[in-house]
This record gives sequence, C-alpha cells and structure tokens, in this order.
Amino acid sequence: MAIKKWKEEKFCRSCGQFGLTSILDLGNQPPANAFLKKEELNRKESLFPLRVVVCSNCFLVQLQDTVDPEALFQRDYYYFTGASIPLVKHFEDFGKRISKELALSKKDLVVEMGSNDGVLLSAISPYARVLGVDPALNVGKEAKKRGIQTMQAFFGEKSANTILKKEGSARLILANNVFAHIADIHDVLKGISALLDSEGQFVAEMHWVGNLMGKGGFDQIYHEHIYYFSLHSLKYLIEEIHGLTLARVELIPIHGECLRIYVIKEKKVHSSVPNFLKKEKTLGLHKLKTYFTFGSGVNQTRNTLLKKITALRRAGKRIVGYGAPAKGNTLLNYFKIGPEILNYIIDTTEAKQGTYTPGSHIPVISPDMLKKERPDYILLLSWNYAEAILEKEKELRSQGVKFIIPVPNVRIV
Ligand code: DWN
Repeated sequence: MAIKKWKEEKFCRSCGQFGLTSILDLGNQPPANAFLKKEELNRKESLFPLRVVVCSNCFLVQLQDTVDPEALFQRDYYYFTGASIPLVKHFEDFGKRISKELALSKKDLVVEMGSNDGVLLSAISPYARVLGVDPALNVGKEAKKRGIQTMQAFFGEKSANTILKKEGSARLILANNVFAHIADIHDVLKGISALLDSEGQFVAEMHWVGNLMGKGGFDQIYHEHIYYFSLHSLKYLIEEIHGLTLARVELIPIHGECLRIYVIKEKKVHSSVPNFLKKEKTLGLHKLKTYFTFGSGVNQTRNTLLKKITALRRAGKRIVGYGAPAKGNTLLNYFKIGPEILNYIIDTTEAKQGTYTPGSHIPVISPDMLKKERPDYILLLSWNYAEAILEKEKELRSQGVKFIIPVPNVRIV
C-alpha cells in the first residue's frame, strides 16, 4: 500500500503560533492501523516520523507531522468498535443516557462523525433520527447491518452543509475518538457551528493529555491521533477561536482516561469546567516545562518490559499478544518487538485475523487459538480493557497462564 504524502507543520494547528516545541520522538513508524495481508509483507512499508510537539501559546500537544488522511482512514479501516465488548457497553450506556437527558424525539436529528460500525447510533436510533458520517467504506457496511445510514465522507464544513440542506439542523452532534484525528480542526468546528441548531449540543470523547503525561500512555501516540488535548487547549480552540461554549466536561475511564466535552452555542458553563481547569493547573498543564516530562516513563517501560520478556524467552517460555489495537503497534514498533518474541497476537476483530501487524509483522489470529495451545505468558496489548479481559480469561489464568500488562507500568498478574 503506497501511502501518498505527509508534511511537517511549523505552526500550531489551533492558534497559529509559529515554532512548536519538541517533547517526544518515537521515530519513523508505519500507520498504526495499516495491517498487512500476507502478500504485502515483502513490499516496502511507508514509514513516517512520529514526533510530538507542544504549542507554547495555547499548550496544545500535537504531532509535528500530518500524514495524508486519505491513506490513514483508507477504504478498508481495520478498527471496529463492535469488536470490543466493553466499548460496546460504554457506548450503549451513553447512547441511552444522552437520549434521555436531551429528551430526544423523532423530530430531532443526531449526527455522528467517525461513526464507524454504528454501535453508538444504534443505541440512539430508537429515540431520534440518526446519520453516521465516516470515510471508510467497510465500517459503513457494518453500520448498515445495524440499520444505520452512513454518509461516506470526512466531516467538515462542506459535508455539514450538505446534511443541513438535506436533513435540517442537528440537535446533537457526536464525535468519539475522532475529534483528535482531523488535522483541519477549524473546518470541523465550522461544520459543527453550521449544522448544530441553537439548542443543540456537540459531545465528543477524546484521550486526555493528562493521562498520557502521568500514566505513560505513550502508545496512544500514532499518526491517526494528531491532537492530545487538555481542557485548557480545547477551551482556547472552541471559545477564543470559534466562539462556541465549552459548557461541561467529564473524565471517563475508557482508553485509559478520556475527556468527554459538551459544547453549546449559548454562554452557559457548568462548574465541572472551572473545576477541571483547576485540576489541570495543579498538574502544570498550562506550563511548557511540564511537557518536557512527557516521554519520561516511556524508556523506563521499554527497558523493564524488554528485560522481562527476554528473560522469559531465554527460559523457553511461550509468549503471545492479546489484542491487536492501534496503540499496540506503536508499542511493538518503538520497542522493536517482533515475531521472535511474540509467536502471534489474538484479536476478536475478524477483519484483523489473518493479517500481520504493521512494521513488526506479527501474525494476528482468532482467539480460538488459545483453546488449542496454551501459552505460558500473554502480553496484554489491549491493556485499556484489562479488567474485562482478566475476568473473561480467568479459566486460563487458573491454569497458570500469566498476563504481562505493559502500561502504565509493567506488571505480571
Ligand atoms: O482513536 C482510536 C482508539 C480510541 O480506538 C482509534 N484510532 C482506533 C482505536 O484504537 P485502538 O485500536 O488502540 O483501540 P482499542 O479499542 O483499544 O482496540 C482494542 C483491540 O483489542 C481491538 O482490535 C479488539 C481487541 N480486543 C480483543 O481482541 N479482545 C478487545 C477486547 C476487549 C477483547 O476482549
């Protein structure tokens, strides 16, 4: 798969400040969701710099380089929300909650950008008219099986106006794990302002830079994730630049810790916003020097993990990977872990089974393999679902199989 292009940014993508300060360099890496088919293994993979910088004006942490989105979110996107049961439950619970909170009815339109396989919208569709927006063709087909219509496009001002003309304004616009993925964030916010009705809400979930800083979630850094927001940098972008109101915030325990923000047109702010800004101030997220510790835990995690798994391999232990998340590919490639360490990785996503991880070329296979041969150790690459997975695999654990959890610090359970 020849990936077309990338470019280095010299200015902050949010406030336009010149001169971004480098805080972590994870080297040249392939896109984290660019799983390979067997016949692609011998082809040269496109690698791109994975460099994290921070703006000294609005403190937005972002990637130095933008990779062509047409290539990252290509026609066949390998990530399906529905493959992770804990995530399905998370979105089903939220879908019901927000529908009741907003007293949605069938006259209301709900639009989700990056709607993937329609898991969230199918929880809202009993209450309101719903429309997904996603550039990838294959996930849209999965959404259709759930009865969710998807517009195959990137969300922005143009696609928002198309929806406005055809369907009217939106009472609710959703963006889960996508708001941090779009380089031209101003185009997205212009689209939201155009499409959202005067009483409407824009609700988005995204990883929180405070979690990456303090808890070593460095593996959430990959080319799809252009922004690593603090509430401070979000408020500047949404209010100072786009004149909307960041009205409410929640910290939610998904993908480590994520922010869920509520944005409206009127000037009304819940106490959660000033309280959270105070919390960020105590963490020093409004000071440049704080970000110089961004990568501090990464090398320690790498040394500890490599020492443990090398010793286990030397002792003849069999180690496999559990979950083939995008974040796992950042970790495998940065730590240079390949098939000589992990015999294979199991994953519940059918589309990933039979492929190979980008860069590290480890085979991804069905979880059924665990029933055929029992490994000695399992490296939990989907550490963000550790609780649910350890519960699900308690039988395996009772037979003596140990799980190695790499993030936030290496531990064997
Ligand atoms: O922003 C994004 C994040 C939030 O989600 C997207 N760029 C893509 C995706 O990133 P990810 O691939 O790191 O997300 P997950 O949800 O941590 O991926 C979990 C992977 O683990 C999936 O491939 C499914 C798999 N899995 C499994 O094999 N067995 C998951 C569970 C819960 C399991 O029991």
